[in-house]
Amino acid sequence: MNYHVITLLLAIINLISVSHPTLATNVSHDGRSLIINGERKIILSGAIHYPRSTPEMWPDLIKKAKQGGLDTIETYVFWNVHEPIRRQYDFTGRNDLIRFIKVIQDAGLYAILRIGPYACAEWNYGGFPVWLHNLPGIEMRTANNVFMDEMQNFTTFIVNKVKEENLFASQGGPIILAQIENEYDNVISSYGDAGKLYVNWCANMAVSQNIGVPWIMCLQKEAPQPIINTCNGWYCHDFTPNNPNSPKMWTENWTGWFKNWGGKLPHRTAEDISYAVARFFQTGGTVQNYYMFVTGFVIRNLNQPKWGHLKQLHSILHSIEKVLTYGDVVTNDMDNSVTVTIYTNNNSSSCFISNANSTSDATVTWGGHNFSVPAWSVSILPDCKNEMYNTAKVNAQTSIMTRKSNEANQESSSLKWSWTKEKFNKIVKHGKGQFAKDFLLEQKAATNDTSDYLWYMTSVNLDADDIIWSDDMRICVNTSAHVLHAYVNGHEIGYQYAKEDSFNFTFERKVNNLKKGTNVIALLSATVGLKNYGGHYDMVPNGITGPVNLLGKRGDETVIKDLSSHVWSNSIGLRGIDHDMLFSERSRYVNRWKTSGNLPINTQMTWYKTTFKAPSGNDPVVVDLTGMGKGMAWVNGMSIGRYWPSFVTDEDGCSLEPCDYRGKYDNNKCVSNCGKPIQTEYHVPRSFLKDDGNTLVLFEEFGGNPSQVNFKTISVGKACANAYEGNTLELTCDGRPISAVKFASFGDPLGVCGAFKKGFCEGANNAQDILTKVCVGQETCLVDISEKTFGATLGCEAKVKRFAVEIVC
Ligand SMILES: *[C@@H]1O[C@H](CO)[C@@H](O)[C@H](O)[C@H]1NC(C)=O
Ligand SMILES: *[C@@H]1O[C@H](CO)[C@@H](O)[C@H](O)[C@H]1NC(C)=O
Ligand SMILES: *[C@@H]1O[C@H](CO)[C@@H](O)[C@H](O)[C@H]1NC(C)=O
Ligand SMILES: *[C@@H]1O[C@H](CO)[C@@H](O)[C@H](O)[C@H]1NC(C)=O
Ligand SMILES: *[C@@H]1O[C@H](CO)[C@@H](O)[C@H](O)[C@H]1NC(C)=O
Ligand SMILES: *[C@@H]1O[C@H](CO)[C@@H](O)[C@H](O)[C@H]1NC(C)=O
Ligand SMILES: *[C@@H]1O[C@H](CO)[C@@H](O)[C@H](O)[C@H]1NC(C)=O
Ligand SMILES: *[C@@H]1O[C@H](CO)[C@@H](O)[C@H](O)[C@H]1NC(C)=O
Ligand SMILES: *[C@@H]1O[C@H](CO)[C@@H](O)[C@H](O)[C@H]1NC(C)=O
Ligand SMILES: CC(=O)N[C@H]1CO[C@H](CO)[C@@H](O)[C@@H]1O
Repeated sequence: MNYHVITLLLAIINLISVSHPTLATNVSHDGRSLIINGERKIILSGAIHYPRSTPEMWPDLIKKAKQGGLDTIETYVFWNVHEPIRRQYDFTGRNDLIRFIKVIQDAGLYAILRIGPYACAEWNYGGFPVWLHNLPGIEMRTANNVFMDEMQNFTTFIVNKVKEENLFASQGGPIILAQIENEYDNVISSYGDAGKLYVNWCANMAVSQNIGVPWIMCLQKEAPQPIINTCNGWYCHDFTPNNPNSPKMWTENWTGWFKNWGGKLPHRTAEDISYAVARFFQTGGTVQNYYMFVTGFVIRNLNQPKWGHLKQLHSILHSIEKVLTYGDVVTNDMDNSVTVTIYTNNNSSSCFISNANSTSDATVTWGGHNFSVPAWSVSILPDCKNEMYNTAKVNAQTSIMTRKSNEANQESSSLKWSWTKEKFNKIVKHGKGQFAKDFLLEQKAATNDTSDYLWYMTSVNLDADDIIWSDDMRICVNTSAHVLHAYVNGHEIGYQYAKEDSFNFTFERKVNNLKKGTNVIALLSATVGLKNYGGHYDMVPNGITGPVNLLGKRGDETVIKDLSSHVWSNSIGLRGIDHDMLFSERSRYVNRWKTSGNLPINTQMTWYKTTFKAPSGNDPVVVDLTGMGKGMAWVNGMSIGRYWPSFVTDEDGCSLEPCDYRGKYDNNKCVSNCGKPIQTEYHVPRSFLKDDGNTLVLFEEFGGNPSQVNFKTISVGKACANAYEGNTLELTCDGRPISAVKFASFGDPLGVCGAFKKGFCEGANNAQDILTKVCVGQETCLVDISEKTFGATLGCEAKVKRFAVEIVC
């Protein structure tokens, strides 16, 4: 064989290995666990929703999940981003599902694909496209042929697309599980018998897709075999699947809670979430998924101490995977809600000791040793002798973020703004729109959700002797949108918005410019997203539901003129957003912006524009929109979201006490941020930015002042830890070198982060010198917290020594 033949052969072999990726992975299961290529596995997964970040961010987010000890990434599939118009598909940019799965594969992780296609997902309309709602004869999420045809069409489309790329495990890809429907049990009673038929149909339709990996349904008590029903919730240790052949899986372990406009800031502690996970594995769980691991349009810094505390838990759970998935289980219930669980396999044992009492710490004697198990915590003893982890003892750093103002723009102390007004004079004066009806149109039906905004306009003729003519005239509008603006004869009467958590409200204002003859009433309805959850949630009306009344007085009597069945003319969207595209650099109306005169502030329906240099470095960039009212923001023509800093939460309901992790968590526990807006900082992904000449455009609906708006970078400024002897502490500045060690003490240090003090005893070696030597200049350093590292301690009262440290990044 000559040389050329060999090269040719090699080339062919390469070709073969490229076009036929890795061997198939066999994913099966029994009642205990998933079985991957014949081996039982525990699965530690985290949710990352691809359209919530940019493709440029995905590799780093997934890498951090992997470094945190996860082996799987879970995502929903979002129907309304992929099929925004019926049979017109979009898989570009942030919607590139295939690229996302390949990034997961490249990182060496498994994937869970929750196709739904109902997603909920704290996502607009739960993931359904609004055109679906507008199909004649449709009823969503039930045994309705129009809906089932569309659901099957989309599910098949996604499955085929994924199959074409060989991404199911059965084809050598990373996807080990797929989900059909989502949390349907919570709503099944709203659909009666048709709901049960629908669940069976979903199961058959899914199985017929032949994907070669198991299908799951979450929150589905009666999931038809072979579909595995799984648990979602704050805790899942009491969950049992509906079939002995289904392993115990937790598809949504709520790591926290979402924010809502006007709401308080929720917080779930590291101690409580790790307690919930440890309890789940203690009680036989084998697959669990953090929902969410990466939230919203995120900033990339690690959330510490949650990340570090869970990383240690993941590492311990992986180390005892065999005994957890093959071992025999013995459970001992002791006094006061203490449970000892022993897993034994091949003569080796691992133990969990849980204390579910929320107030009382326990000392548990087990195997001749005493273990102190704090209230509401779980200890893990991989050898049943030594405690290697306790969920309430956090041995991870707490990172404290710093915000740096944008140095690139320092030559000008603040941003220079140009502005223009939204044009709607013609609409509010003449009341003429694109189409007219003799009733109030439902907003989704009118817009297909192509815009947040819908105008409703009508005219009303008033004579001098009209029955309602009076000095005290009012307009009253019942609406199911989030905001209503009212204009009478071209003048603004006022605006009003729904309270937190409410869709319906009644707008009522005095009107003093009605005149004899024809009057034009123009109402602008705005939503900030469509409902995503509940039985028949998709049918909840949006927009002006009516009545629309003019109220007057005759004597003491109130007289009402109902305008609801007048001819109403509608116009979709706001001109600046939906037609002129003032946010875009390619807008044909760039010459409309003004720079001379005073910057208008606190005026409604105003556009602002500025240019800025990108902050140098790689730290995440945010724009702080403090001072603005409500509106939308774009950077270089790309939306960075809706904003609403003028919507502040109640002053009441936040506790001044530090958050107590003990006891059952729910989203009303440990809330903060009273009297403040829920969000003022908006992430601007680096991939949106050029070095110079970037544009920020704001559309301000309510009135605000952009003079405080500024760009900042966020990074870890310092980090503190207060860890126990016997642990290895990992210190990190999140990709940047540690620059100094401000405090370090081994023994019984006092105080809190920022104000640590030495206690009464100390290790013989100088802890600060040791740390400085080991950590400064490093991106990550590991510290073994022991007398071996820090020297023998003298006169320490505490049996277990602690180590407190503050590093500067
Ligand atoms: C996959 O693994 C399961 C359990 O180990 C086994 O029963 C099944 O035959 C395997 N399937 C294939 C296609 O190899
Ligand atoms: C979806 O429906 C269209 C017709 O509207 C059809 O052409 C297409 O083949 C269907 N796709 C699948 C995957 O069933
Ligand atoms: C928790 O402990 C306290 C004090 O020992 C006891 O009164 C209470 O009944 C315990 N609660 C549970 C649920 O075990
Ligand atoms: C149990 O031990 C035997 C002998 O060492 C070994 O072959 C087998 O793989 C072990 N089984 C498990 C589940 O660890
Ligand atoms: C476990 O221990 C027993 C008793 O010492 C012994 O008979 C047995 O062979 C051991 N099994 C394994 C798998 O090591
Ligand atoms: C465990 O605690 C009990 C009660 O406090 C004590 O009597 C016993 O000596 C302790 N055992 C060990 C091994 O420390
Ligand atoms: C909404 O979608 C339906 C169905 O695809 C279509 O017939 C209608 O023209 C759309 N309306 C608007 C305003 O986009
Ligand atoms: C309209 O709002 C008023 C005031 O809140 C309320 O009393 C009335 O029931 C509402 N009407 C409808 C049809 O919802
Ligand atoms: C809002 O009002 C509509 C009818 O006008 C009703 O169907 C819907 O249930 C109401 N929604 C809420 C959240 O009260
Ligand atoms: C399965 C489960 O735990 N579901 C819970 C999820 O959380 C909500 C809100 O706290 C509870 O109402 C559910 O019972």
